[in-house]
Amino acid sequence: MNKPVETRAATLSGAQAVVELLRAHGVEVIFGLCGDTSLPLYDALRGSALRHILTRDERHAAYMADGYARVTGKVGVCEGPSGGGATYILPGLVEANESSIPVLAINTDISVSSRGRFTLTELDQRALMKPVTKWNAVLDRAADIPRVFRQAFQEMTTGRPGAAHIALPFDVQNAPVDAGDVWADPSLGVYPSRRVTPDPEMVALAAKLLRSAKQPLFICGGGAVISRAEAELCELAEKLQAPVATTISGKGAIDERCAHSVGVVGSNGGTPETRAVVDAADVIIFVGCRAGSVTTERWRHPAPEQARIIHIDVDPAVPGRNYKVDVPLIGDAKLALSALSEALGHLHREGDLSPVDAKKRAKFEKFEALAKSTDSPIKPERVVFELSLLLDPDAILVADPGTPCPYFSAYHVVRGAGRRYISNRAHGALGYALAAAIGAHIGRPNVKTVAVMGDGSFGMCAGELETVARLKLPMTAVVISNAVYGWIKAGQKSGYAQRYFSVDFSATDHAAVASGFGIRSWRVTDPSQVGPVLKQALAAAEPTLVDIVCQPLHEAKAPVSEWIA
Ligand SMILES: Cc1ncc(C[n+]2csc(CCOP(=O)(O)OP(=O)(O)O)c2C)c(N)n1
Repeated sequence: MNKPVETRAATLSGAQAVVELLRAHGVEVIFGLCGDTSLPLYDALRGSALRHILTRDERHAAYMADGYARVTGKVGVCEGPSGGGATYILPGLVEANESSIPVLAINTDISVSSRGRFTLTELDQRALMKPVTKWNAVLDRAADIPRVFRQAFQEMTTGRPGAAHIALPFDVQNAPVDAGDVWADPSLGVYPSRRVTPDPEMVALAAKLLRSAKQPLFICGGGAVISRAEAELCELAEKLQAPVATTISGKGAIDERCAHSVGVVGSNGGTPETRAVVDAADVIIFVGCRAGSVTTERWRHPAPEQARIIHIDVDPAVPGRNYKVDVPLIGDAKLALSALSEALGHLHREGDLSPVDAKKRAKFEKFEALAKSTDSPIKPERVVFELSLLLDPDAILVADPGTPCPYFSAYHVVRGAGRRYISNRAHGALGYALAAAIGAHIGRPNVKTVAVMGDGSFGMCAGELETVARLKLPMTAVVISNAVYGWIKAGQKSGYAQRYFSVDFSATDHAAVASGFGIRSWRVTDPSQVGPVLKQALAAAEPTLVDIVCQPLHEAKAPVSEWIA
């Protein structure tokens, strides 16, 4: 429903109108960092009910908005100033957009009247942000603010969700806006906001194909989690007696303790056992999944032509991009699965999930043998095992690339459906987890949030430890410390005959760094201390960091890995 904003004044300043429009779309928090061009906006924020989280750089403000959006189902909002504020906020928009997460970034800008005059920080924000967002705009006059903000929310939350960017010049923030035009439809502040159903004829074709399937398999991506399709997915998997695999972003589409769950497949979290389940399928139903290089191990599993394909996606451009698709179902995952289930009626296919169970057992037997090892340096498997054991089912875990993502994707069993596991799989940029975990904690403050990172990632996010300490966020950071860009060194080992080059760096005492920020911290080198120390850190009602000196990836046994781009 369109919600008018209550205001007595006939006009608002542009900056006040921005704040009121955000509020009217249901925004409660904004992550960002101040600058000269943002002074009017900050003055308006000061008097508003919006909570402002001051960050230590704009990249992390965008990652925080991303983590917040992932766990709340609402649009995440971040802001920064012109020039460097725009170039620094960009990486967060890239990740959110490619991961179909609605993040709105506002960069304030030099005045319209100063354009083209060698003004400090002048930058073509329209051109800069165009390729990395779903939609972007540069405001030229205050009267356009309401329309532009309404359009941003509509673009971010309808169809395939994505990121939006608005450049907000200094003089536009100061110019008047008609208060009567400051209104919003709050249902556009959550996503997916306008669900669409697939063509019933296509649904009937898919149902026919599924009735004849011998070994159907679901592969669910982030779209299944975004759509909150877990109940419909479970019902259909039950009817078909079909296994359900996920991508990394799809972790949370199904409770991983469920008999149907296969776990994560692909080259960054899959294992030979999960690959075997994919290879055995004769009909594959991709759900909200792009069937990209990581999920399919470079389009080899499933092999082309191995299986008939039903592809559910809200974006018509996705099905058919990588595999010959038998039935594309264009629409929202929840509604498409529900329509398919209805078309199958009371079917209860005879199916045997015992081979899937045997594969899962084999995978976890190998894992637990390594996880219980008392070897030093500590094996990454031990960290995954101990941390998973200690976390409550509703805890949120955010994993950076390097060791954390493949290991936690493979072996951390998500108990319960919905978003509890986050990794930045669109671009896999190092240094995402800490900020995304901050955003996730702000969005879901009553559960424990843990960020797991390598020391390469630590070097790219350490400044935000100050934010964690200042806000006294009772969250935990875990550093898998090995003094190397381990994932890349492992690639040099496997693909380049151990011709190691420029991948090692010196060891840092991350616990000492954290305590410099005022964060309670531990450094662990003894395998028997991993569990007890993590337990203390997780139980603390204050920010904590655990630095664990681990076996580097090139010496460890990684899950299925693919180093070739
Ligand atoms: C911003 C960015 N730069 C470079 C890379 C390429 N890269 C992928 S994994 C990796 C090494 C990660 O090192 P670290 O965080 O120490 O974790 P480890 O692999 O040692 O566990 C690098 C450099 C990246 N993913 N992101």
